[in-house]
Amino acid sequence: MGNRRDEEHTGRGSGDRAEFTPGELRAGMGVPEALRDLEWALPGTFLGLDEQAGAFDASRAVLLPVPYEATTSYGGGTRAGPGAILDASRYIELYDQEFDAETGPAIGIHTLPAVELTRAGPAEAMAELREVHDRVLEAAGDRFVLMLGGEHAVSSPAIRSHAARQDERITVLQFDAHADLRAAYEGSPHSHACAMARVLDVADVVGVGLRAVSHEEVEVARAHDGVHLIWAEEMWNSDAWMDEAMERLGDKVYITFDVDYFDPSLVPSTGTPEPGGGDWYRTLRFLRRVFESRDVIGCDVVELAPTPGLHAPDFLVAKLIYKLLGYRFHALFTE
Ligand SMILES: [Mn+2]
Repeated sequence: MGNRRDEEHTGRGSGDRAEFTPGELRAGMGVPEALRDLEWALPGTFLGLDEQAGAFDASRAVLLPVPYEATTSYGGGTRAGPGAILDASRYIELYDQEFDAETGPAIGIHTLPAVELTRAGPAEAMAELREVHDRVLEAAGDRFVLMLGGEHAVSSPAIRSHAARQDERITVLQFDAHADLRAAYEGSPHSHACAMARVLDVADVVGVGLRAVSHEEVEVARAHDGVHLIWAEEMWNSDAWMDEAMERLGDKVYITFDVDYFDPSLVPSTGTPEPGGGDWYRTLRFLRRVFESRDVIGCDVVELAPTPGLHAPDFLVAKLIYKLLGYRFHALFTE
């Protein structure tokens, strides 16, 4: 089991620094010296990486948890998403047979504390997130930043933050049951249902897995050359949709992954589960193609609303993030 104290697992208290016992590494510097040799649980970081394996300086990837939830329209609970993902991630087997390597510790993944956005209102919270994201990208340098939501509204400040740093127009690759192209929803232009409408001026959008959109959104998509929607139904009969999506992607790609993209038999734990969604291996196959042929500059995974007692969806989303990071750094394992 991945979450057991394991002397052989790099980064989970392997104790390869002679001056610390595994218990000391896990417990970290906040624990009084007299208590450090107790057998503490793994840290609440992605994969339970200890302070050494998850150190910012040594990491190629940075996770930014943003447990923001203000405008959910149906089932709520995305606020608990990042915590559930981090919790589940501690049970992931570090070894990934696709790459014949323990990808996570080799990449180095630093987990930032969760960002607590203002509750003054959606506009204020989104403005604050834009500033936070700009500063995180600045501090991250060459590191790959992956944001954990939270509701889908958090994606647009992150996308705008990336777009502002690129010379060329970026493409947002959106995995989602919904188009999120409404100009406003329930009176707010900052609703989760408007996440993509908020970025059309700075990015093209390729939406994959769509199956619940409004007439207005179809009109928006038709009116914009830079918006291309692939219906979930098209994805079942052949893989032609993958070529179609690849053709539409520019060189710089930002991936926003709303977990309601998946079929609710896999991920029922989300605000608006829609039947007929994506499956696991087909999705991974497509993601690998994207990461191998495009420069993926950033990513977010949003809309997990954990169901108490049902941990399979939480684990799936944690594993998805593990695979995303493995694909992003595939060159470390394939060259
Ligand atoms: Mn959605």
